[in-house]
Amino acid sequence: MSPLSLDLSPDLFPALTEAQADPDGPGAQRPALRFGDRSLTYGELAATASPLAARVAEAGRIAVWATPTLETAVAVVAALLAGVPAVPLNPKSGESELGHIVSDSAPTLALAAPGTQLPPALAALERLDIDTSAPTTSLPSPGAPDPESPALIVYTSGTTGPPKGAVIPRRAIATTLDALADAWQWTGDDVLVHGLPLFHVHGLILGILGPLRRGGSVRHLGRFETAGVTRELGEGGATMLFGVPTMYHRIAETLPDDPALAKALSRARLLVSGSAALPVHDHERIAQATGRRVIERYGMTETLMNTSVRADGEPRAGTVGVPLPGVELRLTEEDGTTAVEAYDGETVGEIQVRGPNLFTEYLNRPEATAAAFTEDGWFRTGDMAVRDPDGYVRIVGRKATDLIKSGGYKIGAGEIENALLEHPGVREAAVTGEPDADLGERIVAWIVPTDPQSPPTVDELADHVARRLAPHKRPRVVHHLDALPRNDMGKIMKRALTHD
Ligand code: MCA
Ligand code: AMP
Repeated sequence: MSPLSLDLSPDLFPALTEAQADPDGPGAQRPALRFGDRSLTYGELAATASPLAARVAEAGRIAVWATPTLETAVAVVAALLAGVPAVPLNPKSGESELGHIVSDSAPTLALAAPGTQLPPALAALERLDIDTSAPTTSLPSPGAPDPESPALIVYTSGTTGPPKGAVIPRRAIATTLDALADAWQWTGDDVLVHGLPLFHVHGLILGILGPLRRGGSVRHLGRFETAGVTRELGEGGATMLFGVPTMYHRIAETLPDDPALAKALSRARLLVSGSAALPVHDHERIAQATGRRVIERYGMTETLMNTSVRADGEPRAGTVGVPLPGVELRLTEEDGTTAVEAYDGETVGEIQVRGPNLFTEYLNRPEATAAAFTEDGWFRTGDMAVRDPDGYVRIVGRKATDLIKSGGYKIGAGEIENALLEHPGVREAAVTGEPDADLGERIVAWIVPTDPQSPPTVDELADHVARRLAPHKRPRVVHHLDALPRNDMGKIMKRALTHD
């Protein structure tokens, strides 16, 4: 794909700037954000976020307690206006995960909705309540930050160790959103609906900052429910739906008994799935019931979006489409540098990408950053794919078996193993992912109990992991073994860990 000229303007939200400059103009009256029965127009968002931006402007970094609420959206917009990097925190994070993120990212302020109780890991930080009741006068926001400056630090799991903070510059956010606008013909007239969490790229950057960059609006469901999708895409007149495959699976399961859902989906301009592979079976069931084909796009926390099926392209099941404008994509052989030239739908290679959509670095992890790139500057995604003759990319697997995608969340086996080993009833532990119709993959723990006579139960271990890390990282299945299968080097042979 030839690179498109992309607008690297430091002004991430022109519609907001316009509303701020002309608070009585028509642009200021346009809807921007809606969460349940609470909403803000562009004028109200400017009036709310700019004083908050002025208040946080001197902070080094700010932590945002990223509940799925209006407050989170306002706080992140304020941070971006101020040019202060924001660290969105999963409000369900357990103590050890939160402790790690806070000490690694060292924020100086914690922003949270009024009345929210913050956990002890944030107790040492100065707290600032996010006030969404718009004051009468709006303050000028501090100057226009450098496009290369960090906008967000988003924590993402690796195969081993605690999550790493991916530093995402303003430039990457602007370019990825503009490339998606090109691919999806996404405009200010679009109304997006979703129920994604706001502490990851999908829900926050695509799902909140995306509509705001276009001057359009988003309606967040608070939590994903098919009834909300029916309401917003049906009578509500929303035009786009974003979701992870688990959400589309739940839609596909509901459709046979829910004609109103089918009708609402059939009215949508665009149904988009991402964060994990959408099973062909779910794609086809939705197509059959609604006449609409879900479009898949492929991205990563570190790269933002790389490829997508285009709105004006053929929405084929099982493919993530073509590279987005500005994104260079290559497949490489096992050595990680020799390019796979074939466009034959058969030859598998690792996806590597280059472009203005990429992150800058892993915070405080120069070695991990260096290891993530080839010498000539390509980012190694670890995803394995083939290319069809027309350039469509099909993801066929992952290089690392120790990364699990469950419900669209990336989860490292190593961090769960470490958490399990902290349980007194666990002597040895190994974690694998196995296919799950709803979650894509479910987390399976294989443990050698300290006392074989009274091994810890699945609920006990699930609670233990949920409390330390996060509920979505909890094992759903636990197997007890006398010993873990190991090779001569003492390395656990995960391939031998199967049911039979
Ligand atoms: C159950 N729960 C527990 C426990 N057991 N809580 C604590 N301890 C326990 N032992 C609670 C859960 O917290 C949750 O609470 C409820 O029970 C149900 O949990 P679960 O079955 O795990 O999940 P779910 O609610 O059914 O969630 C499915 C989901 C979710 C909605 C699809 O997985 C989801 O939101 N996924 C989105 C992930 C995502 O955004 N990924 C993007 C990464 P409660 O009901 O109160 O919540 S960015 C990315 O990948 C790249 C860039 C890309 O390409 O997009
Ligand atoms: P994360 O690190 O949470 O941002 O997850 C990124 C990973 O999600 C990628 O490396 C892929 O393995 C996976 N992924 C994202 N979108 C898709 C998709 N449409 N199809 C298959 N895998 C995907």
